[in-house]
Formats: sequence, structure tokens, C-alpha cells
Amino acid sequence: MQFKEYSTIQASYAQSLVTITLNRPEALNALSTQVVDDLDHLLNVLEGEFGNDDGWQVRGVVITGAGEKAFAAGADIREMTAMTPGQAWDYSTRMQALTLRLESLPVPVIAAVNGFALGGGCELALACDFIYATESASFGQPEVSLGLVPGFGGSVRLQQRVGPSQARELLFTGRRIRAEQAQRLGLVNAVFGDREALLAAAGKTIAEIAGHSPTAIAAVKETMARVEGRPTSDGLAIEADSFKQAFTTSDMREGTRAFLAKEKPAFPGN
Ligand code: CO8
Repeated sequence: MQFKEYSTIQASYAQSLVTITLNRPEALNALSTQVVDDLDHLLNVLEGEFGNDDGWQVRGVVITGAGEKAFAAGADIREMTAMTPGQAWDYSTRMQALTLRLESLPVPVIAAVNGFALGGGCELALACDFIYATESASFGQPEVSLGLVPGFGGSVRLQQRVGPSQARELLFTGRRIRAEQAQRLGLVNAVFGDREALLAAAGKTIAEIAGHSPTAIAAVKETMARVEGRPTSDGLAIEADSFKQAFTTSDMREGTRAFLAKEKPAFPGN
């Protein structure tokens, strides 16, 4: 799989994994409108991959930042100073739409945070299924220090991840926290010594997931998104439908057959 060259991001494919690198190290990978345009184009390409007949060539996505210092230091402050309220709304809703599309991909998306994940950078990481980080990574929502508020989903997703009380403290103080504390809060799943170890671990996790049924992974991801925030009884009803749907798949037939035959399953992916 080949991707075109973008001016603000890089995309590569190897061993079922697509790696997206935010690539504006001179501005600490700040999420400019050009980054939004480039991510939008790349997501169109990726979404097309899941609609074609080649099966599941892509089994996971990792998003990381170029350079030693940052995943992304937020929305582009230089650009924002010149925005009208209408342009700000457009910027916010376009990036929010991208985060929803990331959440709707039928494969896991891991944020590999290798430095600052601030403001919009933290919000982009929150739109991924889970976050791995380096020891030197830091997280925060400093919008209030700029007279701003989160605009890429932070007021919604941060409290979903760490609970309303911890989220309020982070959002009101604008405080930066280190990876280790972010892990204690449940924002980060695992912490690694350096960028190389971080990316290796993310790739290993995607490879582990790729050993399982792609239709089941996609269904679990979709079900978890659909039940979030719903009353338990509604969530359980959605889960039962998803469970029923699994029984229509060849993957389920193969997985259960292989178990009983004491063989490794060869999931057809449908
Ligand atoms: N936007 C644009 N440029 C940036 C940004 C940014 N967010 N962050 C850093 N840069 C640039 C700096 O201006 C600097 O450029 P130059 O070399 O031309 O002066 C370069 O990157 C390197 O940065 P520093 O020299 O500041 O590096 P330090 O190591 O000294 O500091 C920090 C690193 C602490 C990360 C510091 O750069 C910083 O505080 N950055 C801003 C972090 C921030 O406040 N982010 C939140 C932005 S608001 C936001 O994300 C809201 C999202 C919702 C928007 C909704 C739409 C309207």
C-alpha cells in the first residue's frame, strides 16, 4: 500500500499497520488547518481500504509525532490569532469530524505519544482507542491559559477517560502532567523508555490483535462506542444484537471450529 506525500503528515504501511506521523516538528506538530486537510485526505484513502475486496490488509493504525519533542502541541496558535468566530467553528467542527472518523475505523487506532500532547494534541490522542507514551511525554489541556476552551473533543472525551472530577481539575488548571501520572489516571495504558520502544510496543500490540478475527474486533469497537453513556439495559440490548450478528460470520464458524480441532484459526475476515 502506497500513500501520497503530504506536506504536514507522513503515512506508511508495513505488516498490516498504517503509521501516521504528524510532521511539523518546527512547530511541535501543531495541528494547523493544513494538517486537518491532510488527515482528511488520508482518512478518505484509509476508509476506502476497508470497503474493497482485498480483505483486511490494514489491521491497525498508530498515530505519532515527528521529532524528539512533541506528539502535537495543540491547535496552531499562530493561525488561530487571525480566525473569526465562524472560522474557529469551522476549524473545530472539521477536526471533530476527523476524530469521529478515527473512532469509526473498524480497526484499533493507538496514539503513540512521544512528547507534548497538549490541547488539540491531547484531544487527538483521546480520539484514539488507547494511548501509549514515552516517559518524557506530557499531557494537558492548556486552553484556558490562552482564553480558549477545548475545541477538538476534550471536554467530552477527557471526562469519559479519567472521570469528571479529574477532567475538571486538568481543564481548569491547564496543568501539564507527566506520562506516569497520566497512566495512574487511566489516560495512558503503558509507558516506554523511548520513542523506539514506544513504536515497537504499539506495533507488537497491533500484531497481537491481528491474530484475532477482524470482524470480531470491528464489532467490539463499534459496540463499545455505541453503548458508551447509555443506561445499562440499553447497552446490554445493543451487545446482544452484536453477539447475534457474530453468529452470521464465517469468522465465528472458523474460530470455534479451529478451537475444537485444536488448530490455529485462519479467519476469512467476513
Ligand atoms: N501552535 C503554533 N506554534 C507552536 C505551538 C502551537 N500550539 N506550540 C509550539 N509552537 C511553536 C513555537 O511558537 C516555536 O516556534 P518558533 O521557533 O518559530 O518560535 C516552536 O513551536 C517551538 O516551541 P517553543 O520554543 O515554545 O518550545 P519550548 O520547548 O520552549 O516549549 C511548549 C514547548 C511548552 C509545548 C510550548 O511551545 C507551548 O506552550 N506551546 C503551546 C501549547 C498550547 O498552549 N497548546 C494548546 C493550544 S490551544 C488548542 O489546542 C485548542 C484546541 C481546540 C481548538 C478549537 C478550534 C478553534
